[in-house]
Amino acid sequence: MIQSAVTISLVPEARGGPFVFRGDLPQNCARASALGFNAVEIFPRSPDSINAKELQGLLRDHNLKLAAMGTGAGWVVHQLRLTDPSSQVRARAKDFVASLVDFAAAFGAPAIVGSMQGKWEADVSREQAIEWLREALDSLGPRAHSAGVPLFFEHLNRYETNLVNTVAQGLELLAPLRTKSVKLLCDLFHMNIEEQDVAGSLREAGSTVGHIHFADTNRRAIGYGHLDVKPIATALHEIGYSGFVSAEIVPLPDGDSAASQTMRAFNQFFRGDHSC
Ligand code: LER
Ligand code: MN
Repeated sequence: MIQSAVTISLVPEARGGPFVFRGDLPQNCARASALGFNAVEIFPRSPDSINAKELQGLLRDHNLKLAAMGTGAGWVVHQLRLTDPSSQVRARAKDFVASLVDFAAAFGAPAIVGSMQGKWEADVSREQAIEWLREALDSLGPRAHSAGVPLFFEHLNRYETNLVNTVAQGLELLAPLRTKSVKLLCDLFHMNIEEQDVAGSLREAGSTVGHIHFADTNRRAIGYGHLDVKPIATALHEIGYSGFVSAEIVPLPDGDSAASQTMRAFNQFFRGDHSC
């Protein structure tokens, strides 16, 4: 069954980012639970910046799951990328993602490689960057697999990377990998910019879809933009998707309103509540 999740960012440097809740993990877990979410998706500054025992207690007390853990702070805070021209920076980037793979896996959750994919620029060709990215995924995927979870790779829109923008490019990236543990994270906001047919692309990805960022066209809560959600929800049901739809959206007009609107949309499209 498809379940709901909401984002909490613990990265002060990502203040302007698309996160419903920011800081104060205890308060925001309580909010997520009170609004009826099944899970939280957390963006930590680093694995050591978050107390695993405290998180375990909060998830238990609020009956929440950890849906996934973002690794974007590796780029935003530490300027690390898996396709950086420097082999030392690439190695540190891989270590950073690996440490979050391990941390999240202890909660049964996958880590996300999104902005850590970097971009190709200057003397680095696209082919070279893709090769480095595949090498990294082929080492991180088995690490996640041995801890019992997949690893999520997120294709981003053209204003964030020039490396992997579409589902088709994501599938092409993953096809030659030795690991089969890397799944696509399909963010409806990025897809709205890049795909010709969002529902069709989800069908094309099929069982490779591992996670959904549930966002409207303007990156606000679903229903606050002009996305045609019905065919997307139908496609997710048709491909047998049973992961999370997670609100990675701007907190407008405020976090609580954006989260409440997300729950209304979630209940409408995934729980058959037609009263909204
Ligand atoms: C991360 O999930 C994402 O979608 C990026 O756009 C954040 O910069
Ligand atoms: Mn996203």
